[in-house]
Amino acid sequence: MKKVLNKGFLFMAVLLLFALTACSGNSSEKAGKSASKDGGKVSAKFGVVSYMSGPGAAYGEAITNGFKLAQKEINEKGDVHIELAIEDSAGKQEQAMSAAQKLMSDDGITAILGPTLSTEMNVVAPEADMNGIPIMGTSTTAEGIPQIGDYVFRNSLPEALAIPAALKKAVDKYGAKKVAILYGNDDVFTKSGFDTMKKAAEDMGLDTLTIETFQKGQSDYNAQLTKIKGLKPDLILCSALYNEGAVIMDQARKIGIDVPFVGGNGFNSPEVIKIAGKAADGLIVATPWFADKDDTKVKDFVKKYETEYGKTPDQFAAQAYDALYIYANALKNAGSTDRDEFRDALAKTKDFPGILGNFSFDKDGDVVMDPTVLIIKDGKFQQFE
Ligand code: 1QQ
Repeated sequence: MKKVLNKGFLFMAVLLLFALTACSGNSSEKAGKSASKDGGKVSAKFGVVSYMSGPGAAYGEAITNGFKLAQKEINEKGDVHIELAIEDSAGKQEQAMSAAQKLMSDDGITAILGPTLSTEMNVVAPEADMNGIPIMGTSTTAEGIPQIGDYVFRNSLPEALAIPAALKKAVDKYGAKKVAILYGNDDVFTKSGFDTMKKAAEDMGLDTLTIETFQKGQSDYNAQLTKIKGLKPDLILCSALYNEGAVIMDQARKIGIDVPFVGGNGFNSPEVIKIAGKAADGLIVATPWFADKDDTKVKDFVKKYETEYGKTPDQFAAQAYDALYIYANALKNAGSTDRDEFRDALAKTKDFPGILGNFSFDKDGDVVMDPTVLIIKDGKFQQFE
């Protein structure tokens, strides 16, 4: 009798389990568990780590604005639904790490966007990769970031492409032969930019007269600049974030240095003009983004961004905007919030039409792109011909 009862009970339990499994559309999804599909539409949460307070906060402001505008449009269109969980890194490694850990411990998060700086990404990406959480930088441009692991991507123009393009145009235009290099030696991005500058100068047969360094937050650059002035370079190659870079240009012009500067991605910010004013004239940068480009998609985005935020989008806003669309596309193709399925769909991104052009990753999750070279003239970024 007891045996029969047990058998009956077991049968009922199996039946109940079967019914429960059949009802749950998400039962086969592993990570990103709390995200859901409703009526075939995938709904996912992405974590964002962004530099939103401190001396470089304008980078993070532009980036989060870009994400939010894209989010609004994507959700309105309705192919997929995206929720963003945004955390501030303050441009600091430790804070970026704790922000990322908070996001990574949330099972509902499918993938991460950011952090803003390569210095931050260098500590966050190995952790995300180890935990099998896809992560994509939208502004991280130092060498080696996507090579950290299979879950690590970027859609930002690497310094290795940007700097040689800017330098070549400047050398051709001015017939430059002698350069001086000045760089921040306590930041992953500014150091990587320096390595690229040094190599590019060598490759182009230029004479590097001196290599000078500075540190984050430095306010007085007169010692380095006075030495550089005495050596009479044709160009100054400077690897800096905007907050230090703008002050360097201001102090250089004040002591009578009037040669052009060639900078990397960090310099491609309207903040440089805001801080340095007239002294920013003569800065040459290469960029994937040019707001005055004669392209309908670019014009459309600029208009929408200006309406929403009352200012013109910069490179950082544009890259972030495209990045969320790239994520949305991968989510749609994966048809799932599972982190592995999302990663695989993301890696397959091919010729995705963004405002920065048609986007594909190379085999490492890195970017192939042709930059545009700009110069600041009369207080405005203009195409450098
Ligand atoms: C990096 C960068 C900075 C300019 C991002 C703001 O390119 O840290 O890699």
